[in-house]
Amino acid sequence: MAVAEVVVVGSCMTDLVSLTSRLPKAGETIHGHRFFTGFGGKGANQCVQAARLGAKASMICKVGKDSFGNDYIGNLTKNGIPTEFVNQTEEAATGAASIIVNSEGQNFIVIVAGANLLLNSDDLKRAAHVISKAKVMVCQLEITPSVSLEALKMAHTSGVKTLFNPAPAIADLDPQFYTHSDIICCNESEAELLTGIAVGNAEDAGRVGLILLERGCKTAIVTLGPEGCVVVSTKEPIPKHVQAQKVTAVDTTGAGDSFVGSLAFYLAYYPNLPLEEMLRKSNFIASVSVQATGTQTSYPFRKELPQGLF
Ligand SMILES: Nc1ncnc2c1ncn2[C@@H]1O[C@H](COP(=O)(O)OP(=O)(O)O)[C@@H](O)[C@H]1O
Ligand SMILES: *[C@@H]1O[C@H](CO)[C@@H](O)[C@H](O)[C@H]1NC(C)=O
Ligand SMILES: *[C@@H]1O[C@H](CO)[C@@H](O)[C@H](O)[C@H]1NC(C)=O
Ligand SMILES: *[C@H]1O[C@@H](CO)[C@H](O)[C@@H](O)[C@@H]1NC(C)=O
Repeated sequence: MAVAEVVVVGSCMTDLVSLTSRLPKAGETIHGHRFFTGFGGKGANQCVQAARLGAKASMICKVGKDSFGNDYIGNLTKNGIPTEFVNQTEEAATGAASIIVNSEGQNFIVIVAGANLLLNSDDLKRAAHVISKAKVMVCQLEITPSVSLEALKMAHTSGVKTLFNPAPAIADLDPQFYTHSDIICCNESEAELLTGIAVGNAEDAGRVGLILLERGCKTAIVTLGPEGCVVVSTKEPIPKHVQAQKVTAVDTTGAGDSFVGSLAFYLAYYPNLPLEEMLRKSNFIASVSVQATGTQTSYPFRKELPQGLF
């Protein structure tokens, strides 16, 4: 059994993308001009970014016993991610996101989480030995929230650093998510759902961070798109704004997942680096991802990045 330094308990989704000149109306059939599939799901996205930076990473997730599930497993393997804890179920289909995008970039998205919602306690127990030996555990909310919480608890009680990305956000989050997370990392809209504070700038993000600390996490990070992120921790209770590079963004889909996956990599492999430095590097990697189209297709590999990042 391989050791993993970064363990992700989360989702795998197949993106089914149709490009059209306009969005259809109810009951209408229209022709699109291009179709493609993509590998997505926040859990797998974060795991793939960490692996592309060189992390030994393991994915604990559930897909269907269908061609999408088979293909997903094949692609995780291609990314160097072991799949011994990728469970295939006959009870539901592989998670899918049907996406229609018009020429203005507006979209309709329907997500059917499917097999992701069947990931359960037994799946976590089968992976318990890997979870307890990891350096970092990463969780999101695209699987059953109680299963995410159980994974965070298992890791936290074993002394594994826990990185929680409350996405997509739910308003009535179980308070234990905060106490079992060393680090919480969310974007502006998730920050608002969690705290009721609309985030328009770094100062607002700092206020959100302080509230999240009061709820029990040790470090809170709010990402701000082109503005980078704001971080605050119990050790350094004054919010700090860490700026991103100025770049020309062509597709920001999955930027947050690139950021979280990068941060997981640095936490596992460079634990003595100052947090601000890890965030500067994670901003940089996420800013590279927004300069190419697609989600995982835009995530850079270690060999393509400036070697000063490592
Ligand atoms: N336009 C951009 N220019 C540079 N960096 C970006 C841009 N958009 C996103 N990023 C990087 O990606 C991170 C996450 O982006 P954000 O939009 O906050 O998350 P999400 O994808 O969850 O909405 C940011 O903190 C930043 O590092
Ligand atoms: C998947 O789950 C089933 C039970 O639901 C179990 O019998 C099987 O061993 C699991 N496989 C993996 C790879 O976890
Ligand atoms: C934050 O992430 C969610 C997905 O969890 C996404 O729907 C939303 O658009 C993002 N918000 C911002 C401000 O980027
Ligand atoms: C999924 O794996 C990555 C990493 O090896 C490749 O770069 C992608 O091309 C691959 N995707 C498909 C559709 O095969």
